[in-house]
Amino acid sequence: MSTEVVGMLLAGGKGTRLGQLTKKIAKPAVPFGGKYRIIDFTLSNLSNSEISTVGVLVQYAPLLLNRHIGMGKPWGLDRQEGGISVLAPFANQEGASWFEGTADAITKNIHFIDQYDPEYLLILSGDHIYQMDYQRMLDFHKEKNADATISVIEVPMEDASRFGILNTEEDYKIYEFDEKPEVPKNNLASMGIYIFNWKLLREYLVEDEKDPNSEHDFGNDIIPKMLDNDKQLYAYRFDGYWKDVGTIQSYWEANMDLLEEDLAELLNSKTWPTYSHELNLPPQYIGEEAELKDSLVCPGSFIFGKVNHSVLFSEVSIGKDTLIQDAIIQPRTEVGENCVIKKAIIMHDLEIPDGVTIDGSNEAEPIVVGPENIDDYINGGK
Ligand code: ADQ
Ligand code: ADP
Repeated sequence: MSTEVVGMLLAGGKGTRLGQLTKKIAKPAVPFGGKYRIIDFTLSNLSNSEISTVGVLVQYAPLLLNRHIGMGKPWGLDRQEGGISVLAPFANQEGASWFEGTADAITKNIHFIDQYDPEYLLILSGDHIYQMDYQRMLDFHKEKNADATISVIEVPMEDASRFGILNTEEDYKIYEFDEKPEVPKNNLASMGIYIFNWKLLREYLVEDEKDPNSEHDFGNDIIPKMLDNDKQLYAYRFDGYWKDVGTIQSYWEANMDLLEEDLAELLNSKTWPTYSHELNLPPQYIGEEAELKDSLVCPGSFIFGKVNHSVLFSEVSIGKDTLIQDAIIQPRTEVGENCVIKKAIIMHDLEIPDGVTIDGSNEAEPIVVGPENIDDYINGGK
């Protein structure tokens, strides 16, 4: 069996920076944009790009993520041949081992990839919001006769040290790469999306595994090693919307971005649909005194209060005389009457009693309220 491209989706990082949001749920499975989970965007990109042999690497809190992915039906990835495989860390005769760096996670699954004998390996992350045609990136990779292609985007200079930062010649050949530099030289960032010629990558992975000084990571080890050896690495410029939702601030911003008119395409595109599980829920009910504007509201909700510039997930209820502004309310949460919720992320399955105020409008970052700290806000707390 031979497949031109195999996609490997890294969905196993702990996501420590998302705090409570990822305490019990792996980052890729965190609810996003009203009716999705974060990973839906990448799975939809794979499906829309007609890449149908995909491995999803999980490890941290995988239960819900496994259930969400299932056989890959919502994304049309439930195939006889190829299709989607969830790959969890496993034990062999040398003992059990968790995936270490991102490259190690791929190395541990070489046998999975080898089954398909691919020409190219496409490596993706489970925590990005974007729409991208990977076939176009592959065309570029072939055109340049590259050994590896890294998808890149310009990020605000103040964010640059969160990313792999690179420099290219005029023809986009990469001559310099710094993983998360303290003092970035520019703002051209790696999106953590790579295409490698599989035979070459396979050799590097096997060698790197033996290197005791390696973290077995693409950004820290594999890419610098390839550059040192004068391999042909090219940067593929992406100019659409892309956000890494690894922090509370970026998760909140990316949800708020969906309320911008020019980003409506991200959810409404007919040619590039975003798929997820369809829940069989009744229509949302908007009460007589409700005021609703500039917001996403989902099925199964009951709205009696005022909702402005917010993202409400399914089966949320908002009591009368309550104000919700610049907020995200995750599924099945009930907000009582006379509450004020501003610039906050309210987690799923919570009950906020009447009269509670949660106001992050003067904070640097939105307030996250979940099972760990809800009591601070009840009974006249904060
Ligand atoms: P980061 O996003 O910080 O930087 P990393 O934390 O290594 O990279 O994670 C990449 C993805 O892999 C995440 O989705 C994470 O959950 C997942 N992951 C991490 N370790 C894993 C493991 N062992 N098994 C399975 N999945 C794992 C990377 C690049 C930067 C680039 C940014 C862009 O290293 O150069 O700029 O992505 O977001
Ligand atoms: P992060 O994404 O925050 O860097 P890690 O990927 O290092 O986190 O770890 C993810 C989770 O897996 C953590 O809960 C960690 O304790 C656990 N873990 C890591 N290595 C092992 C191991 N060898 N055995 C058991 N659990 C592990």
